[in-house]
Amino acid sequence: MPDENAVKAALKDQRIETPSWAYGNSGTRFKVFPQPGVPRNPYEKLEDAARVHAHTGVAPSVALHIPWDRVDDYAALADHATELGLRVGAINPNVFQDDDYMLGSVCNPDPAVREKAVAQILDCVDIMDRTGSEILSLWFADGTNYPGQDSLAARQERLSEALDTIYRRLGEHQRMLLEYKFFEPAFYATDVPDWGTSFAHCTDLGPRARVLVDTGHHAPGTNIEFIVATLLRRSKLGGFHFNSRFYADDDLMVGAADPFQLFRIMHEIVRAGALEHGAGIAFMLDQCHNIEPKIPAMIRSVLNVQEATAKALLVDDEALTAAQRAGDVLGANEVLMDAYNCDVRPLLREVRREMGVEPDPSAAYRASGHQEKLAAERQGGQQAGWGA
Ligand code: LRH
Ligand code: MN
Ligand code: MN
Repeated sequence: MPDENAVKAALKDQRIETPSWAYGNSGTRFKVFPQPGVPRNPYEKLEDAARVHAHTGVAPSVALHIPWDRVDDYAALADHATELGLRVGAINPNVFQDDDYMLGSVCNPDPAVREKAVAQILDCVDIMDRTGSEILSLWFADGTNYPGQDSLAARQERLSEALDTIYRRLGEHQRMLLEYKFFEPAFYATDVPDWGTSFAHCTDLGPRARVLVDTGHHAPGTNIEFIVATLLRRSKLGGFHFNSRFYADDDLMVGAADPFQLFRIMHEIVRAGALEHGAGIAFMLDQCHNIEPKIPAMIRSVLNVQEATAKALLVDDEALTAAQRAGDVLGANEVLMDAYNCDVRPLLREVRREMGVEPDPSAAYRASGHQEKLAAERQGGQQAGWGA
């Protein structure tokens, strides 16, 4: 059986990054429902992230989206993070909002638009320098809607050229993650639709380019843990955007739709030793809380990842390996399910007590009165970016 102290130590060491955009108002293309107490600027988004960290103890960094989180002075924003006990995590450039990007950004047939997109991303690397961020997280909305609209191969060439320029600009401690998504906003061919395409580009680029797996970006039924295991084997898994989905890119709270899938993913991570910081995997959330209050939803999400991780850490690896080697189909499955079916909440409460945080973060937040205080103090919260 796994050593309890080692399990606890791993849980205390775990780091989960929250996204700035999940603290702002969000919705669908049909409606954005404004919520009371939502942050009015990036500084306040950091304050909300700090609150999630204060209650959970494992969420000390926050990802930014540029220009959604545009400020005049990024060093000052990073200082604000430090004062809050946080640091700036991944920088996500959005090259999908300008009119110029209708036919794509770095894959656009017009070289001037491509140049603009690359310049915008290079500006984000400057922001990384100023904030101490070590991750450039790239997702491209590029693609085509109709067969024949553009050359699929030429678009890959343009993508490769742009990525090469960006990669060469990265500093020694900076790395690039390339996120894939099978459709939306392009409905015929997306330029980075799957892990294979991302893997091929990252392999061409070099060791500091790795694949980012957003759990909502796959066709229904895709075996995501297989992708994770494959990328880990080749040292090409860069990180996650965790969220959950019932249909497509729903961006619901991670662990809400399919906690078993989350457990299976974390099992591959644990088995590969990739939970350790040295493995360099970024565990990030990418969610939109359209109808639920945002800070409590983020706390819930962090707890869901912790629960899946705790269960994965409780898998009896020796027994599992023995059953697998013996070809004991049912025995191996039983070992895995035994861990999944454990109630890990008492263990996590103990871990939190030992870390000096409240054992029940959700209840502690509810009792703190913080949400009511924010609602009274903040008027006219910012929109996360969607649904404008
Ligand atoms: C695209 C995506 C990507 C963006 C985020 C807001 O669907 O997952 O990571 O940066 O949503
Ligand atoms: Mn994402
Ligand atoms: Mn997404």
